[in-house]
Amino acid sequence: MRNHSGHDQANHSGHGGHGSHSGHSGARPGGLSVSESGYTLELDSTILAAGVQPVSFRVIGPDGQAVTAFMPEHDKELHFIAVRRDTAGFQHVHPVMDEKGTWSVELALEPGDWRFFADIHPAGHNGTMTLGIDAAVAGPYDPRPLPEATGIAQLGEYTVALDGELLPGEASELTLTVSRNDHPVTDLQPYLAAYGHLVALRVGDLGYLHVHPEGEPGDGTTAPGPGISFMAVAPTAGTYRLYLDFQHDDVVRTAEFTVRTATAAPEHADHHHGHHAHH
Ligand SMILES: [Cu+2]
Repeated sequence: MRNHSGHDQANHSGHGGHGSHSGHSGARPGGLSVSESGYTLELDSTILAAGVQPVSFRVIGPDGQAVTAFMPEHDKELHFIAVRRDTAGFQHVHPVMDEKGTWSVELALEPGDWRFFADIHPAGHNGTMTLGIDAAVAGPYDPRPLPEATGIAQLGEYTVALDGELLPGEASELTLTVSRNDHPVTDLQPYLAAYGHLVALRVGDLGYLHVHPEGEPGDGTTAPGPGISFMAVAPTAGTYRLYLDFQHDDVVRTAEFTVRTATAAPEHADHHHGHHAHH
């Protein structure tokens, strides 16, 4: 069977300007299919034990064989994202491939239903794709409610503030500003050829958004903090989870946000969606 619509996703290979998406419908999210354009993600086991566990998988190509040649994107041949269906437990890791095309990595897994994503560019294929697959982790599941959309993430001594609005069907700039003990961090370390790596998932189906960093280390204009900017397009109105990986003092940390798309042009009006908890 052929499905030419699978090629729509190649839209971000070789595009320079991401700021002119007006009149263009939002990029289709990735990660909703286990198979696309002839490539299929295959887990050795879709039932896993809780705890720190080895996970192994392959990407099967159009010829039915495991793919062993990938084009690097953001310094890596394969980016692997694991998240529980309630959006908890996010991990962005870089598995290692053996000569037969089997990738292996350790994940810290809590009981529940998980979604795993492989972000890849198979050699010989026109562009990147994100394949997604379900996995079940055995044990009593304690699902967590979606965190509030506060625009601030606190990680020990670090605070990350999110500025900018996420717009449905339109590119917009998001800036994440890192501070430590109330002081702006101006010596972020390059991580994956950027000062930060942002993954955005749509709440409800975990559709995976393509987010592009604005500028890169060493380009002469991009500062190593405190602000890290990205262009993002929300495919539809709705609620999204954003996960920013950044490196400082040789440690990679992840700041998480819940974000609702704006309905109007971005302004400085402070929209307060939802209700505050009592207390
Ligand atoms: Cu990665």
